[in-house]
This record gives sequence, structure tokens and C-alpha cells, in this order.
Amino acid sequence: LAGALLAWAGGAQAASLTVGFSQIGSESGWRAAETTVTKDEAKKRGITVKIADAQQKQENQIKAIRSFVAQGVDGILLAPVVATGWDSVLKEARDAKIPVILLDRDIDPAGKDLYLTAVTSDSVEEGRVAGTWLTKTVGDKPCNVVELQGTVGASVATNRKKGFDAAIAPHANIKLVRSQTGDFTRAKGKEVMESFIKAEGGRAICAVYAHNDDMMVGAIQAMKEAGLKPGKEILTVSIDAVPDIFKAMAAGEANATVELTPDMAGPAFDALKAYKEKGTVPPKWIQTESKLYTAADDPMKVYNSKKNLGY
Ligand code: GYE
Repeated sequence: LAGALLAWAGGAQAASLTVGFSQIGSESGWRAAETTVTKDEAKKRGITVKIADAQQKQENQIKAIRSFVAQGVDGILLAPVVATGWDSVLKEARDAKIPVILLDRDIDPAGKDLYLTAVTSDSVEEGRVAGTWLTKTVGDKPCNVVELQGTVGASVATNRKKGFDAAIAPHANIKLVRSQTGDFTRAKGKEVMESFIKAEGGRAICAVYAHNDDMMVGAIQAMKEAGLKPGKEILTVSIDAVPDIFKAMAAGEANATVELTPDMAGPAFDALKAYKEKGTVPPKWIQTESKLYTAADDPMKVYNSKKNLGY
């Protein structure tokens, strides 16, 4: 019996996976939730996950990947801070036969054969959903829009701009008057919004589009401090669906958000397990949903339901 138990324990051990996760940092509430969910989803599957926080720097991500390769992990999750500059390090992982799965952001299309699959939303579609909501809400009134972009060079920043621009393009009454990066953080969102208000005059701004909710929360603060009424005088639409934006909606200070699940690791772990254990090759893209919420959707109820999602 002891022998059998030992053999069983040995077998179980051999089957459990060790995965390295090169995380960007904790710039937003969504990102922090993604990290929490990653730990939970690993635990559920008996996977050991090693998380390296890159503090927003690609060079730290490259170092982390090299260290995961040196440790001989079974797989690597990568949330790429920017879209370019991954070729050589991902080739090193491929040479070591360690599958890489992208989480929540893409790399340049040229790098397609350097990763197993990508778990992301359709970030062009997110921008389109946000822009379409705005065109419907504004109707044919003239509307000057300011935009807070995500991190420069991040696939999601490029794409969220692209989708939004495409949605408003046929509407001559809607004009994008200012657009600048707020790096996905509350502090920069607030700072950039303050400069927009100064440059345009608060009353000349009809709507704010932010590539994430955290920047919008900062922008809402800036508008209030300038004596403006976000959600009433100035429309807001952003992306992520973090709990605090629902609080703002409930207070009448925000109008709309596009939801992004923080559970990108769950599907990634499943794909990795199936690949390692059965040789199943996943589709190149595992797409998550993009759902619009507005202040009409019982924001406090949504706020409360977010609590067990890593927030
Ligand atoms: O929307 C934002 C974050 O890459 C999808 O990064 C992610 C984005 C997310 O910091 O809040």
C-alpha cells in the first residue's frame, strides 16, 4: 500500500504544472483583479503560478521570461505591455519548447507563430461599442469629445482608439478635439483631464472617452473639482467595468462602460493543460466578451456582483 501511495503521489506531482506569469504591473483596478483571479484559477487547477510584476517596463518582462525559461517552467503567460519588441525573447522560449500564452494584450501580427494562443477581448470592438453608444446618446447635437488613451504602444490603446474613431467617423456633429495618453492610471487620467479642461474650457466639452475606467475615475474627479457635472453636463464612456465606475454611475457621475472579464488566466490554463496533457492545439485567439453597461443597468447591483470577481 505504501508503495502504491508513493507511486500515486509521484504521479500526481509529475502531472501538476508550473507556470510563469509576466504581469505588467498594477496600473488599474482591472489589472489588480486579473492578478488575483490568476492566483485563484491556478489554485483551482493545482497549478503552481509564479508571478513577476514588471512595473510597466518591457525590459523587466523580457528578464522575467528569460528567468522562466532558465527555470524550465511548463508554460509562460505574458501580458505584453507594448505590441513590439518580443521577437528574440519569444524565440528563446520557443527554442526551449515552452509554450507562451498572451493575456489581455496582443503583440504585432508578425509574431503570431511565437505563441500558442492569446486570450483577449476584441479591443477594436470595445472602442466601437463605446463610440456607438456615444453616437446614439448624442443624436444630431454637436458634440466635442476628449479622449484619454491607454499606454502608448499597447495593442489595446491602438485598437480602442481605432474602433471608437470608426464609430464616430460617419457623424460630422461629433468631433474628437483632444486625445492624449493617461497611461491607464487614475492619477494621469485626472492630470490630463485637468489640462483638457484648461485648454478647451470645461463647458465646451460634451463627452469624455477613456480607454479604461480608472482614467475615467480620475477624470470625473478633475471635472468635479472644476465645478462641472460629469454624467450630466459631460457624458462619460469608458472600458473595463471595474466596481468604482458603477459607484460613479449610481451617483449619476458616469454614463457607460464596456465590460472586460478579469478572468483571462482560467481559459489560458485550460488551453495549456489540454496542450501539455493531450497535445490539443487551441485556436490562435480565445476571445472574451465585450458587453455594454449604462447607468440604467442597476449599477449598485452590478457593483455588488463584482466583489467575487477578484475586485
Ligand atoms: O483595460 C486596463 C489595463 O490590457 C485589457 O490594461 C488590458 C487593459 C485594461 O490596465 O485597465
